[in-house]
Amino acid sequence: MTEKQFIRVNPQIEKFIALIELNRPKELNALNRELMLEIRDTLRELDNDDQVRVIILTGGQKVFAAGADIKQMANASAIEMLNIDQFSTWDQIKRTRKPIIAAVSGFALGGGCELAMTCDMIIASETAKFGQPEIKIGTMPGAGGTQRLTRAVGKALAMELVLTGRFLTAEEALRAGLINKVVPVELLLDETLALAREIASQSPVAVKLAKEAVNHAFNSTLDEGLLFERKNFYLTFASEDQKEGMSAFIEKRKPEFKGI
Ligand code: DAK
Repeated sequence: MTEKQFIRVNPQIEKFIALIELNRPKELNALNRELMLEIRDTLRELDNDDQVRVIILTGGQKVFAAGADIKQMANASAIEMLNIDQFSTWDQIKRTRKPIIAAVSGFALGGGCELAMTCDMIIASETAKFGQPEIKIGTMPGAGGTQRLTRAVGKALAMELVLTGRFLTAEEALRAGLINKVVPVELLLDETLALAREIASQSPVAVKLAKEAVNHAFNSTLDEGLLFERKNFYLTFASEDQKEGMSAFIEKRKPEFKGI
């Protein structure tokens, strides 16, 4: 595990699986700018590392993240916020081509909820609480909360959560379609690893192209999305992995994917 100032990184917690753990426990993993820069740089490195196929992002068993660092933002002017250009940091998460799974326990609030939602899947422990409480401190979500939450859970619930700041329990989040699974807190990492392992055993080429296509659904009409999907589908036939996958099926053996 490499220690940065605010996160810990294990590029091989298991073969092909990397782990990033937020590490500001006293501040409930509040996301200050330096921490977000560390996440950005780490994601860039892991995305370019051939030995990594899936990335897990967690805050550990107590708390995921209680939001952006309120103490750091409290006195900022609008123009300072604009000039800091925090969006470019957050955009790197979205730009990461390998799948990222958020493993969430405890609070995932404000920027913490947005960080989890920017990941591709969310596994939550029974103690997880999701919310966008910015309204209670006189502001509103600024890193995708009004958009990603609405797409995930629908307008009525998103509007309620954003306008009241109410938290969702893990079970409610599961029912609303925000997360993939709820697990006991002590099994959070194991269950997340199980999902990561499953994805890491697939063709990395196909995984990358499929992730891109699913994400395209949010930004396109159905016809555009179907066309995009079809092109990525054809592209998988340029990979050795597709030949290996189909040969292995016919020969009744397990495929050995290489990512080429
Ligand atoms: N920032 C800074 N410190 C925080 C914090 C936060 N978000 N949340 C907690 N802490 C600190 C507390 O100040 C306290 O520090 P000390 O007093 O011990 O020094 C310590 O963590 C423990 O917190 P509590 O004593 O409050 O613990 P409790 O268990 O009583 O309460 C709580 C837990 C999570 C309910 C409570 O701490 C809370 O309400 N926290 C604030 C939640 C919140 O409002 N979050 C949204 C923040 S706004 C953007 C990107 C991101 C964002 C916006 C734009 N761009 C790219 C432009 C995001 C904005 C936000 O997230």
